[in-house]
Order: sequence, then structure tokens, then C-alpha cells
Amino acid sequence: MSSSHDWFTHDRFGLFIHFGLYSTLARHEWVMTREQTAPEDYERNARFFDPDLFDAREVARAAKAAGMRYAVLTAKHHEGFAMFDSKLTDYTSMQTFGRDIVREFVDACREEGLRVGLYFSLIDWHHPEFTIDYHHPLRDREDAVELNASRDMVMYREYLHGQVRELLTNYGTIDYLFYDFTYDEPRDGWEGKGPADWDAEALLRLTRELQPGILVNDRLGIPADLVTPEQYQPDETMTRDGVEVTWEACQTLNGSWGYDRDNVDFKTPDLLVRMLVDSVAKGGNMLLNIGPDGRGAVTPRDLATLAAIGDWMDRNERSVIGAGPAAEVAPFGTRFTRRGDRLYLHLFHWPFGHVHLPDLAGRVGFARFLHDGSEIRTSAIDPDQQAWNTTPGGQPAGTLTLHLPVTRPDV
Ligand code: FHN
Repeated sequence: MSSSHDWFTHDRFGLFIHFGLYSTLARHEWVMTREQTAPEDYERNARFFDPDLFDAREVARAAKAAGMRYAVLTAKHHEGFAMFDSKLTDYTSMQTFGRDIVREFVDACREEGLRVGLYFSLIDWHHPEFTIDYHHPLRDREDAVELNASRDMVMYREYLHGQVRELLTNYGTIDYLFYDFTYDEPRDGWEGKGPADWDAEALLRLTRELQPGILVNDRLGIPADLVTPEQYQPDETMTRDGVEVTWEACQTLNGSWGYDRDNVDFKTPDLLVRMLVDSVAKGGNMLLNIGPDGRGAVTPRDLATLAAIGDWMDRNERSVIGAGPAAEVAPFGTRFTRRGDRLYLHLFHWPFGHVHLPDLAGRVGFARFLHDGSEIRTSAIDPDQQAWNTTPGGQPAGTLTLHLPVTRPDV
């Protein structure tokens, strides 16, 4: 990864925001294809879209308080509705309710000191010349493949590249472009479509020409700056051809990217903190998503979850921000992260008995966990002594994190 991207592997933790016309339907961002709504019917929802409660500053402040360092907003998702002032279509937030949501977002991020990321969909179910892929409302049409063959992808490619040019020209420095997504293999109705049709190589060149320092993900369908596991935690540090790669796991708060009123699959702050720690321990980042509702409000539950993560970060952020994998092998049920000369032992559950740290013998003492779980002490001495002696109730959500010096203190 180029040095201009060092910020990314330092910052480790970002906010993903899925916000679009789909938010008004409160049923998931794929609602258009899940309900097989034809574009001319789906676009009528825009008449009701007026997110009076969307406050980009509130979102940016919540991200910052959660310990996040960057944020990525869906500028345009697969539905094709642009949340920015595109001159290439009137299917935009500006034309619909007079607001340039991307502009509000980038301004708010900068005011709060967050790096700016934009998500941009390669798929566009609204554009008349886009391939009818197997998720398209016409997918059950026998002639879908023939229709695809008749598609003029040149017109679509020019539209796609044109909107990328608008986003990377009109909104100042963009730190991260999250393209999304392509299929690796031809699918029914998708034959021969994909990177070759939207000319992924040319799009990557255009991206870097317009924003030379920008970070680009791997979802153009060609290699770029980072790998993006979709909603899973890799088993270990990620490599490509034996070389460690920069990676970022994107995760939902509740099983849905876009606001879904029926969703009940909520992850707890403890689990989310462990996922963040797990990512950093394996050399990666975590991009955690919220989905504002149709009026643009972030749900109280999502805000509360971000705030609980922030409680843990207030005390432990140096064990993840600016941190990375450790050479030491962590005992089962724990993770090590390392930052400079300091090692962080993250206990993913309250242990019973001793946690033996053979890799640290002679460098720090061992952590002794009284059987009744009443207290933890460790023999090493460190200015952060108070961070070690804690009780189950005393530890905010997430992990029990011991801040251990990796060399014996001069005592
Ligand atoms: O289809 C999208 C999905 O809606 C969501 O935006 C995720 C986020 O990583 N990306 C695609 C599925 O991988």
C-alpha cells in the first residue's frame, strides 16, 4: 500500500452509511429487486422522499464519539438514485428534495476531522442501458439474455464514468472510494457483462487521475489498494500470492445495510468491539454500518450502540487505533494487538483460572484471575496500573483489555 494510504491502516475503524431512496421503503437496500419492482414504478417513491431528519453533523459526531476515524456514504446504490447533484440525470436528491446529501456529508466529516469515503455502485437498475442482471426486476423474462445482448453498454459506461468524474471533481478531496460490485463469473442474464463492460481499468485510471491519493477497494473486479471481506472476519492476516494485504471487513449493525424496519438481528456492543479487535489483531480494519430511515433519522438503538462502543474506545482506543497484529501467540479466547512497545491482551470472555502467556515469560508477569472473577491483577508494573485491576462490572462493553509493556519495567 502506498504511503499516502498509511492513514487507513492507522485509523482502523470507520462508519459505513447506507442511505438512499430505498430507505423510504424500510425493507433493505435491495427492495427494488426483492419485490421485482420495475424502474418506472420504483422511481415513483422519490415523490415521498424528503429526509428532513437527516443531519450529517449528528452522524459525523456519533462516528467520532464511537472512536471512528473515517466514514463512507452511499453516493449511489444499485437503485440508481444519486444522493448528489449529478447533471447526468434528474434522478437525484437535489432534483427530488433540493439537497445535495453528499455535499452535506463531506462538509460534516471534515468539520469533525473524519476522513471522507464515498460508496458508488457499478450496478444501476434504473439506467435504461444497464445490463439486466439476474437480480433485475425483469429477471424472469425469458428474453432477458437477448435483451442484455441488445444493451448498448457504451452509453452506460459513459454515464458511469461521468458520475465518477462528478463525485471526484466537485466535492474536494475524497480519501476512499468504495466501488460495489461485480460478479467474478458470468451469471444468467449477466453473460459477458461486468468489468469488461464498464471498463474497470479505465475507471480505475480515471479515479486516480482525478484524486491521486485516493484509496480504492477491490470491487471494480480488478486489484486495487485493499481487499474487502463482505460481512465476515478472516481467519488470519490476509494475503494475496503470499504477500500480506491491506483489508477491511464491512459489517452491518443488524443484518441489513439499508434501514429495515423488521430487522431484529442486532449485534451487541460487546460483539462489535470484539470484531474490531479481531480485525486489528489480524492486520485489518472494520467498517461498521448504519442505515438511516426514510426521514434520514439514525435509530436510537444504532446511536446507543455506537455510544457504547465509544465508551470502550475512550479507555482502550490505543489498543486498536495505530495498532496492529502482534508476533506473540494469543491464548485461546484472547487476542493480542500491538502498538509500538506495548502489547494489548484482549480477553473475549471472562477467564477462570490463570491465563498463561508463555510468549511473554520474563517480559511481563502473568495475569491472575481470581476464580470468583472478582478481580484481576497482574504482576507487571506499568503507569496504567489502574487499567489492569478491574472487575467484570468495571469494564465497558467489549473486551477486557490489559495494557501490557512488552519489556520488563525498570523496577
Ligand atoms: O449489494 C451490495 C449490498 O447492498 C451492500 O451495499 C454491500 C456492502 O458491502 N455490498 C453489496 C453486497 O456485497
